[in-house]
Amino acid sequence: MKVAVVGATGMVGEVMLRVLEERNFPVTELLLVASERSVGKKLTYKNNEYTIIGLADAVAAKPQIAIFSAGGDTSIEWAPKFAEVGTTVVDNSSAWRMDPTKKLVVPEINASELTKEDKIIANPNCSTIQMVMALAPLHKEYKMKRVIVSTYQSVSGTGVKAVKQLENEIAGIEGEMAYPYPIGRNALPHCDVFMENGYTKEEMKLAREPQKIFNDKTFSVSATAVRIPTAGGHSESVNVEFEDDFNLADVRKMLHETPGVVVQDNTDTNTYPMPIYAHDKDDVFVGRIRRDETQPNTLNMWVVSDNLRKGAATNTIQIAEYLIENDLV
Ligand code: A2P
Ligand code: 11C
Repeated sequence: MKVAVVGATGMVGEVMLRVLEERNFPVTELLLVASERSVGKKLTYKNNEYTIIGLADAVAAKPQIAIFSAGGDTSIEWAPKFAEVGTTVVDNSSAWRMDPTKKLVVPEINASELTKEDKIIANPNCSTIQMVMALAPLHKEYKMKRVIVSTYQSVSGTGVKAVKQLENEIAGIEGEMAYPYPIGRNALPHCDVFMENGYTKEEMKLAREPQKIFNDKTFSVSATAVRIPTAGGHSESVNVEFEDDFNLADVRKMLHETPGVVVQDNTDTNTYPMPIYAHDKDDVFVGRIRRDETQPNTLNMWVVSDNLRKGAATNTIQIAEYLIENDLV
């Protein structure tokens, strides 16, 4: 496969390169693409040096697959140009997710919707992916009615500037601020921008994207997204009400048997998911599985995953792998 990585110098792009390498993705030719600022710089992949090229040159090279993580504006402008020359784009930005003509894919859940005609495919938001991974087997069995989620999100979700802000604060250095307030020793109920309805854009992604991924509007999601001073991954407190009653042992067994989900749940040994353990792993970790005793058919759980891996790079690359394995590119 001739593969382009658009945004190769970015935080997610860097992880994409590592994941492609680890999974031995079938690359025959690799095009590393970034902004004009980076053109000519070198990056290493599998011990070989590659020179960064610009977007126009990458389109002219007609790759079979382009994986994008270069921001929404770049995707809006350039993904269609790649699609026009026959490239299949898998895009990690929010640009195409809610476009009714584009698929929004978590491979374990809805990759079977993909066809050869899908030339621009959207990767969901990181906090959505880990939540739906944990909900998918349970929704199938018990049918969700309503989800209430509160997130505890890593600074890496905001980008390099935010990671630097936290590092500077820890080191006691004054520097550029990614957030309107200090993030160290703090919690900001503010991920992404505020919208007219008083929610943040991140909260609205959590509310809308799951309905599209499950192709089901019969359930609803209410979200509060909070930024905390962690670097390893996002955590979520998920409260879910089902149509049908469940048995906790069955819930644990079902989650345990779900590919990509790992149950870490033993209160006797203080075993529960944490970002420091999820960091650099591809799985979604679930623990603190317990019944909500205040209303029927309702479950509480704690879901943690590396937002740059399953939440971004890994999911994107799994979509590309599915396309190749099923002869869709
Ligand atoms: P560059 O490093 O040249 O700015 P992050 O999400 O970590 O900020 O990274 C964004 C990625 O998207 C980087 O690789 C960045 O390249 C790339 N990028 C940003 N704007 C553009 C653009 N207009 N054209 C191509 N790549 C872009
Ligand atoms: C965050 N979820 O942690 C965001 C980062 O829509 O792809 C990814 C934003 C997106 O702030």
